[in-house]
Amino acid sequence: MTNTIVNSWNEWDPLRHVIVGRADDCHIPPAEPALDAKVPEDSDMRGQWGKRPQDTIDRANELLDTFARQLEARGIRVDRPTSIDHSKPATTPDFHTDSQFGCMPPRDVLLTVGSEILEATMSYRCRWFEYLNYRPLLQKYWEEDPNFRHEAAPKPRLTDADYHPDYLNEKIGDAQRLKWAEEKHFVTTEEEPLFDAADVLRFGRDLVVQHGFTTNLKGIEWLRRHFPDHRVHTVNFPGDPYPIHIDATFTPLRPGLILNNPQRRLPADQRAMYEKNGWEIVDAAQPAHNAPPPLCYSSTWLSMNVLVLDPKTVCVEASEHYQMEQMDKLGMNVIPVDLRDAYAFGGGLHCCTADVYREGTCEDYFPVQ
Ligand code: DAV
Repeated sequence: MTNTIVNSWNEWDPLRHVIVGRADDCHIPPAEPALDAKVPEDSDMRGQWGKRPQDTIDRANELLDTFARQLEARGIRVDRPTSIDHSKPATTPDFHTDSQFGCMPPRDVLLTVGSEILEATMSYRCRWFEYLNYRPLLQKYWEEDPNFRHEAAPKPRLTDADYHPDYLNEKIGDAQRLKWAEEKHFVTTEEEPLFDAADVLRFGRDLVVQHGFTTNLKGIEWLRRHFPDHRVHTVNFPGDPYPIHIDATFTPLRPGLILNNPQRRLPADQRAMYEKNGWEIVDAAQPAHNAPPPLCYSSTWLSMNVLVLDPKTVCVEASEHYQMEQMDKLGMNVIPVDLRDAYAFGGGLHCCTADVYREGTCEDYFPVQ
């Protein structure tokens, strides 16, 4: 007998069941078009690939395990993925890459909307098979919850036609990148639908999706057709030279309140929906660090990559004291979670989790459209 329920409609309702990733067997993947465009030009990761050092894997796992126990102590059920062998190459009739990535950020792969968990297409070749890390859990949920809908988006072909060759240049420079971001010229083309689940934010009836490196317009159109009862909104954040994933940029905390990265503000012409419905968009506090930790893909803005446990409670990374202080001022109870040494494995507290069950139903938070 179990009481598994898959149900989650937004980013803030009381969390009851969640997946927390693992750092097991995580690799720095070899060069490939989508990945090269994202690894910052001055990154220590350029030119190297292979399994991450075991001591860093062990340390990241220690932090993820502690975080899982913190959640369990609050009565939240926590499940963990089963790592596949990421040293194996990923090969399809269309491409080959010499290794895979990992299973630390389930948020990138799994999109929970109501009683459905949808496996994203992904847009990196090294992440094409990443869903396999979560299949044991998804199969179990499917056995246990008769209402659970397990869905997978069409697997993309990821041939060279999916990537703009001008992004393969090693020295593009931030000025050019920002210009391209402003013009919505991203590394991915419109060859076929592509999206990562971490480009999607759930606001009940409304889904807000970032168009950037990892999600193209066809991916957003695919989501629109797949979720016909939702309104799907495309957003851009032109201040980001490496636009992947929305969750270090735009962070809803509760109905009516969103934090926005002050270097990546939502353009004025995309604010109407929030303003008309009385939602406030406030600048997030500055990160506490000047640089990401070693071998990390993400920016220092993982400071705002938080996990909301309910509309009054939020998990914030323990070294991010400016962000914790701001949350406190905004009336949130803050739970500090030590995670920085796991950032390099694929992100922060939002990235390393995926919702299975939050209380609540599908509500319309933006009745004035
Ligand atoms: O700011 O590098 C990280 C998002 C990870 N899910 C950034 C985006």
